[in-house]
Amino acid sequence: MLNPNTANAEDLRIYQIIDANLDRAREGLRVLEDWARFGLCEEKYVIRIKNFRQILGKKHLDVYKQSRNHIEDKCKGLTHQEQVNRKTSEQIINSNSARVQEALRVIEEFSRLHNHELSKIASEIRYEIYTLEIDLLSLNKRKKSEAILKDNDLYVITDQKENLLEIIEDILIAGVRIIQHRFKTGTDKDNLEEALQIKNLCKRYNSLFIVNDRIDIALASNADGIHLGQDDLDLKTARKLLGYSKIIGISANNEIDISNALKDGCDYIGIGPVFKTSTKKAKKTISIEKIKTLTKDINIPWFVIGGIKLNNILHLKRNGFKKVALVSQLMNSKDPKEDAIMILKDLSHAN
Ligand code: TZP
Ligand code: MG
Repeated sequence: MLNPNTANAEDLRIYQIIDANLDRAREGLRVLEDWARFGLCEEKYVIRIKNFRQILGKKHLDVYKQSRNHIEDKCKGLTHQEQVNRKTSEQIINSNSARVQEALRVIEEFSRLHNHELSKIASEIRYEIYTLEIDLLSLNKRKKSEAILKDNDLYVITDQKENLLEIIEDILIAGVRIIQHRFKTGTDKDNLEEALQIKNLCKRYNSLFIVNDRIDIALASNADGIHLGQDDLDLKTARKLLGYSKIIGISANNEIDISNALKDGCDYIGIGPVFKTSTKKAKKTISIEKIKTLTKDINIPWFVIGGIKLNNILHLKRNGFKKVALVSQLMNSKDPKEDAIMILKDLSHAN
């Protein structure tokens, strides 16, 4: 049946459909592969997508290619406004995954009778593309969060305050781009309600919203990430529950905890207290020299924390500490916006 010389007109039309859709599927896969390679640097996904492309390439028989000009295609070159509107990498992932899924579905239907093996392969790959699309979108989201972590040196943690939302909006206006919601006393309902309100604010100001301790609250509020201490759920469990779209930060204050956090794929580390602090009275401070030793091989963002105020940030900067996390300096400030502006200014000094 797969002989162009003996094929009848209907076969040729079917081969032409398969030819066009194999091209479509392979082109869409190439777009996804290049984004996985250059946009996301995710080798595992590049290999997976390339493999799909090669399987389909092998099944792109000459008989299909030879049918290409059987009937003139009057729709060649037609575009849709939607194609012109594609701007973001998410839109490109969405539309090209859909392109591959649709093309594979067409191949599956039209090859069923004369090339059962191709039909089966098209169906199997199509199912894999549904998961691949979600994975690529998750990785994309995480990459964006990682970029915010890398580009911003001030990480602000909340305290329980009457006017918390006002304070947060003020510091977001000042330019703070990373907020962690820390809610230690109160009901889960209040915790989530506050989390959702802060998440909305952060979204408006293009800022990261991270939840302290609670994976359930992070999921329910659609946070960008979670921060875990050594007594909270472990990183591997958190990753399993949260998937790959969210960042995970870890408090780690010694060689072993730091090396485990890095090995298990955390996205940033918090180290401290570097100075005495009433926010965490029970915690022993770690000297600046010790922090220098602990952090010398860390190649992800790390933040020092604990007792950090406007009057000691330049001292930390002179010691090579570029990123800081703090609670009380901004939560208890009379003018959080002004203080945040001054801290950001100090942090941006080249020293
Ligand atoms: N982890 C180590 S110190 C600390 C945390 C959460 C509290 C830091 O708070 P402050 O008010 O900035 O000293
Ligand atoms: Mg904790």
